[in-house]
Amino acid sequence: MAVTFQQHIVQEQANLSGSPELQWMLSGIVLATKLIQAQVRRAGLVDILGSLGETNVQGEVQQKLDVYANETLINSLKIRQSIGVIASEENEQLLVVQKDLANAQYAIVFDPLDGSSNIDVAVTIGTTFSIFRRPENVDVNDPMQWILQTGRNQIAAGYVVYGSSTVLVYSLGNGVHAFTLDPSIGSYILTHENIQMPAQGSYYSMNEAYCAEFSPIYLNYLERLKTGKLDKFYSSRFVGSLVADFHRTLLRGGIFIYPENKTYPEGRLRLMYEANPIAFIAEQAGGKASNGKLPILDIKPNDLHQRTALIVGGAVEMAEFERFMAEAETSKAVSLN
Ligand code: FDP
Repeated sequence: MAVTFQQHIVQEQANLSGSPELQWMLSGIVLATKLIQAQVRRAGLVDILGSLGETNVQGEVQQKLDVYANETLINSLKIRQSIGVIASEENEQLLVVQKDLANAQYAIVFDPLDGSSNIDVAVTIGTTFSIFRRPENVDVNDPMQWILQTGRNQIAAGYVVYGSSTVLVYSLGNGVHAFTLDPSIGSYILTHENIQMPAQGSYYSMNEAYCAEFSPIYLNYLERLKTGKLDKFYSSRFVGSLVADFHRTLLRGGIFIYPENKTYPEGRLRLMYEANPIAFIAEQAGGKASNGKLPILDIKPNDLHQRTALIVGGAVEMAEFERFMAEAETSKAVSLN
């Protein structure tokens, strides 16, 4: 008998003694992503493609579908009274959605449509989300403090990938589960339970066009992957949608690498709504995620839209990466002495 997302979350909550509010919040995400995917599927048919001509906080031109996805998520989440604060890639400021913040307990952060440069060429895109509980020792009326927590404090995180099928991947900190949308009944059905990343894969995923701008450490590491030093000759895959590139890495194994470069000295991807949920899923599935110096989930954020380098992958690839970084640190220290 097929297990739906709603059935699964009820069970998960009972196992974890979680609050019913969590189920209610996640059902808001589920509803919104069903609406978003319906628009994504019709993107070439309806007059929804093209730019609104507005730029978002990152200076990128907003696509109409980005706006639709953002509004749909906000509208379906703001009526959940346990959610006090919402933050989105598309909004410079966070949104306080309850009049009486003391009665709300959760903050939700999302990127409504990641990989937006792929929308009008029919390539996979996605939605990422992460949920935090309001910390105990903060001023309730200072909503930024609800959000600026390390990724370790996420109580739920995940993403939806709009690809050849629509797949929802989530974790409450008790393993990673994936659900595929069955369009004939409109329900997400459990298709991958307790996902474990392969310890080693055979793909790396990186925009190599920026190679000249990366630190030589990354180039040396890539060289090892390409030349069989990890007992396999790696091949490359890069779509340019983080959700798509990571989803493949999660299921097939390997490593996704997006380091700092000259244009983005801190890295290109956003910590709060891209790297954090991806890192949470990766760790829950037996993988690792780092910014090259420390685990993504241990980075203390100081800005809602801050960027980070992101290196995420399976146990073997990440162990080799960490060894490389440690060696580089040691030789830097030796040359300074
Ligand atoms: P996009 O700007 O199209 O939403 O979020 C940033 C992101 O997509 C990631 O999904 C993707 O991995 C990256 O940008 C691709 O950037 P480059 O084209 O610079 O490699």
